[in-house]
Amino acid sequence: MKHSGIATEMSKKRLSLLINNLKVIDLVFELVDARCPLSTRSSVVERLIAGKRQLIVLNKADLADPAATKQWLFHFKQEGKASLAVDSRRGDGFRNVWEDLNHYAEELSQTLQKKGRRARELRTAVLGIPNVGKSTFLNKIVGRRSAATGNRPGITKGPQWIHLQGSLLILDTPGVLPPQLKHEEAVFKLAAIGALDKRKYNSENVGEKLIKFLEARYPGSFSGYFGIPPDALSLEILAQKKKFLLPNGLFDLHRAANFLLDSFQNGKFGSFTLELPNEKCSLTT
Ligand SMILES: Nc1nc2c(ncn2[C@@H]2O[C@H](COP(=O)(O)OP(=O)(O)O)[C@@H](O)[C@H]2O)c(=O)[nH]1
Ligand SMILES: [Mg+2]
Repeated sequence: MKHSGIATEMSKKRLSLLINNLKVIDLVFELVDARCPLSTRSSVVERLIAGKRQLIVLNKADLADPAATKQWLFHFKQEGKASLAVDSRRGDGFRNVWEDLNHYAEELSQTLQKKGRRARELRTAVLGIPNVGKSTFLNKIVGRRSAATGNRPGITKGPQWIHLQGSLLILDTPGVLPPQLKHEEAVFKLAAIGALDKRKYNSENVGEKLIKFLEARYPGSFSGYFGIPPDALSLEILAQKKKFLLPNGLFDLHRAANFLLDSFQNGKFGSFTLELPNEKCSLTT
């Protein structure tokens, strides 16, 4: 699989623009995919949001294994990081998001009051690698509760702010972070959940690996859904089953792989998580 550095994934200019925008932010929503909450974190994120309040949002929780999501929430809690799980498409979990937001806004107002400073809105922003659902999350949170957008005095440069209910502002454009592509395992997971450009991986390799992974972790998941004997798992059998044939009569493995990945990404045969907190796949190893 092809590995590329941060510089090629994200121009220095875009990164410095993001750093500049983040200067005035109090709270960052760091969006990750609940199916692989570590691999969908960006290796630059801790550096970017150092010193700010951070809320890790495990998005697409509807596609993840609920027991694994619980483990992740517990894991982040133990690390002293606030986290919650949501389904941004349906809006599940957003009551907790609002509760947390109002809590932080109240906290900010008390801090400012103690310092004898004037009250102001809590400034928030959404960050994450491509395709974790930043825009969907932002749209859900803005929803009908938003007011007119506009520049604020003192922070007039860059993107626009959206005024949410209560004492809250959110940046209208999510910050896009570079995905971590240094490790083959992370590339596999990102490809499997559909967070990578198709040109960056071989879908047959990813498909074969995903079949093995799912049957080992969730026995019967793949084989049961497609009616394939568990001892004969392969893309070829899937192609045979689905009658995916090439003009020359051979099985179309590429089509089978894309069909499998598409089905997996849309939760067609269940909700599965690709990594657990105790598996020790950190950002740096
Ligand atoms: N099932 C599910 N799909 C989601 C969720 N959030 C976003 N999506 C889908 O994921 C894809 C990428 O979402 P988008 O908001 O464009 O991601 P962005 O690139 O991070 O802005 C879209 O097809 C969304 O409909 C979610 O919570 N659950
Ligand atoms: Mg987007």
